[in-house]
Amino acid sequence: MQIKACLFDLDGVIVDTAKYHFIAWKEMAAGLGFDFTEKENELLKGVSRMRSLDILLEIGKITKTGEEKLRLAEQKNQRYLEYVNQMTEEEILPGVAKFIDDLRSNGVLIALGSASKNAPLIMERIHLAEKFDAIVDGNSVTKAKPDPEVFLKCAELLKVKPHECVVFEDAQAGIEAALNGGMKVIGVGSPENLSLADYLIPGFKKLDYELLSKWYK
Ligand code: B16
Ligand code: MG
Repeated sequence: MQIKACLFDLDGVIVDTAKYHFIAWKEMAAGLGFDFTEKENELLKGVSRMRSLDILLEIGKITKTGEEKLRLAEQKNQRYLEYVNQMTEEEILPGVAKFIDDLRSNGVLIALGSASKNAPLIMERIHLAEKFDAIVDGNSVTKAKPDPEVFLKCAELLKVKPHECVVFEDAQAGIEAALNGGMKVIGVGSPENLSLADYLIPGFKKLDYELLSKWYK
């Protein structure tokens, strides 16, 4: 198989914004009178903002109206943005920029497939946007991962077929989205919840185009 494109998730793959999401959600939970743990935060990875809020409220056994939920989601996002606005390219996870450069010099197209509505801002803050041939994020999809919409849109924009794409994901919902779209998928991070991926990597330090091509020859 010829790898024509690599599609990257953002949070947990290119940068670790989960820690900022966690602080913002934890503060909100505290304000609502309950504790929110780091373990529970795992449930929110790769999940949309509104769905994340629903999960948080379920944990706290709290019911809110639709209007209140919109206000809470906005409040959380403002807090999260205080951290995002301070991000620099130093927050790009180890090996990622080098790997992307290596892919590009071998003619592989690069796209971002993220659930985050803040993805364009983050990509700008870390100066990585110019290396991407397409960006699809939470502003342009209607169905959340594990629906394959976000990755299929990437393939469409890049004019490549799904089976010519390799997706890099750190969350189970994202791995399922890639598989549902008929794509190859590599899990990034620790093995829990990533068992469906074709291969697992702890990070990008030891990966290059040559090794990737061997895996998918
Ligand atoms: P926002 P990804 C996801 O990013 C995060 O993993 C998830 O925790 C977050 O709720 C979601 O983006 C929405 O983020 O509030 O910025 O729209 O992993 O799909 O890049
Ligand atoms: Mg992710």
